[in-house]
Amino acid sequence: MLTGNRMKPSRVLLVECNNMNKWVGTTMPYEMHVPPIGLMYLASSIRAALPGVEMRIVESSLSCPDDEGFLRILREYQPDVVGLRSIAFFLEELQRVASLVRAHCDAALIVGGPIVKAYKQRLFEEVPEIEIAVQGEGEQALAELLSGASPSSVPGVLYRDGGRVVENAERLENAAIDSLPFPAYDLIDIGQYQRQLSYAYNHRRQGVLLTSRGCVYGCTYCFSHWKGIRLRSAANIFQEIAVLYDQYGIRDFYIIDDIFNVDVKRSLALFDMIQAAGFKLRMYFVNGLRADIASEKFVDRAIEAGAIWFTYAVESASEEIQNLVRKHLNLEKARQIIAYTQKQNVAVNISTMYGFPTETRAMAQRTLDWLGELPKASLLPYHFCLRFFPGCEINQQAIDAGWDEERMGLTSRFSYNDMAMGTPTLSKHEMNEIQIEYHRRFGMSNPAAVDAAVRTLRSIGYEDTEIVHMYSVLMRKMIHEVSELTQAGGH
Ligand code: B12
Repeated sequence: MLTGNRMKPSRVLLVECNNMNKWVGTTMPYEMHVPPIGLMYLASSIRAALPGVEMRIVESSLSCPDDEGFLRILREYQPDVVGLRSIAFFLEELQRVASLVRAHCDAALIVGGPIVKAYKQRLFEEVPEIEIAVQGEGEQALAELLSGASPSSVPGVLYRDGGRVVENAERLENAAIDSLPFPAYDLIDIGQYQRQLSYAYNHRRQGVLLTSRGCVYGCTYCFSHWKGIRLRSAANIFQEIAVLYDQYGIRDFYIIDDIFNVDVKRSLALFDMIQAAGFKLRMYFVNGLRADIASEKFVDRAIEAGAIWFTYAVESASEEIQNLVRKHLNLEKARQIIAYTQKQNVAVNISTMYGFPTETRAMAQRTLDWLGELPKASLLPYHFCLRFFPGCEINQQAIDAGWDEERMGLTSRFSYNDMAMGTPTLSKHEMNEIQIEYHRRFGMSNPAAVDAAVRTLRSIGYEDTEIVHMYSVLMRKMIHEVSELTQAGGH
């Protein structure tokens, strides 16, 4: 399948296929760009397994949003293999990049990332240029393919065989997760990522940490292409932090685990190590902490070690919805720890959602009112409308609740901030009312909430330019001065 140079490649181009304009929803000079650690993990593993192979990493919407820019990279680099990463939301971007590669060079095309498990065989119809796709963990599969193994012998791979697509058995994930080489920061331009916004909307030299792969919970709205959960040891995470701190001058660490605090002992051990080393760093839990297993001790120790950003994913305050999505969050415990964290003068984000199958206006209202019982509003105004991505269990729950499958499919193409469509139990009008009420009480139409957020951001070291850029993206309009946001500036 991979023939000639393509079988023993000397140059591999890895491309993160995303379109941040589509995501942010408008053409802002600043967008959120996070170092593509999936590809950076692949690169360091390939480097260890096949030292002769040269690699380059680009992010399509950052380095080459226009076709000509990407073609220039192809002409200059002349890769033997092009590896693409994408997610379901960016199918069109994957199609664009794949068709450019196929039309302009002979490199073998391999695709990986969450989009593979989401689309499986359908991906080969949607993106006809693809020869091979890798499902789930990619390090070993890619190393085997680049060493010349036949795709039919590589677990986790889907490949074309004549007119059909063959799906191999799934790969057993690498149990020795601490043995994975750390992501290759030398292959990205750290400065380029600093000029863009981080996952916490500031401009820093970004260190992105994935301290676990997978999750122990089975929430039906979540997409997971990992099987169980594998936790890196505290010592291994600390070692990565130390490399980034000492060799790359990184002081800002963004933790993107599904649930970082799933093992409290491990978290506390890591905090101890950071403090013992005397590192002066900032930690951001940008993706999700599970509130009902977080303790006051966890919060205190995290802050002592440098944490300034906590994100608690609550989703819904309706017990019916918690049961439906099988999150089973203990809302009382969640309330207590969120309130406690909010008193510590750090950024506290509460991610909530509406638009679940069977959710009524009253259930959705319960979430808004529950938020109203907390001492403060969420720093980031994140009240999301549920989207359906292929491969999530909630899709079937919606079909069972009488939703139109085609309409549901459309939502996976919507950005998080696009207008809601309406469901059998919540009209479009009601959904808009929910969004408006959220922003009036807690979000961007509430001057006191914005004022409080700006004060917190300043107190945790955000520069005014960072605050301005953050709100330009959140509000999807250009803000020039912090005074345009605050009450003092005349709301
Ligand atoms: C960080 C993150 C973000 C960041 C950065 C984007 C990014 N780099 O993906 C931000 C905040 C911008 C973001 C936004 C969104 N995200 Co996001 N995000 C994540 C998160 C938490 C971690 C991604 C990551 O770095 N993982 C770590 C690396 C090591 O894993 P990996 O990338 O999957 O790579 C491995 C394999 O996939 C494979 N592989 C990857 N690429 C390739 C390429 C080749 C050639 C091969 C062989 C193998 C291979 O090998 C790698 C190493 O084993 C995941 C959840 C998760 N746990 O993965 C969600 C996740 C990827 N996001 C998701 C979604 C839906 C979104 C949004 C659309 C949400 C929304 N509605 O707005 C937006 C889209 C905007 C965007 N730019 O992506 C979904 C995707 C679902 C799907 N079916 O596609 C996920 C899975 C969350 C979830 N549980 O549902 N996201």
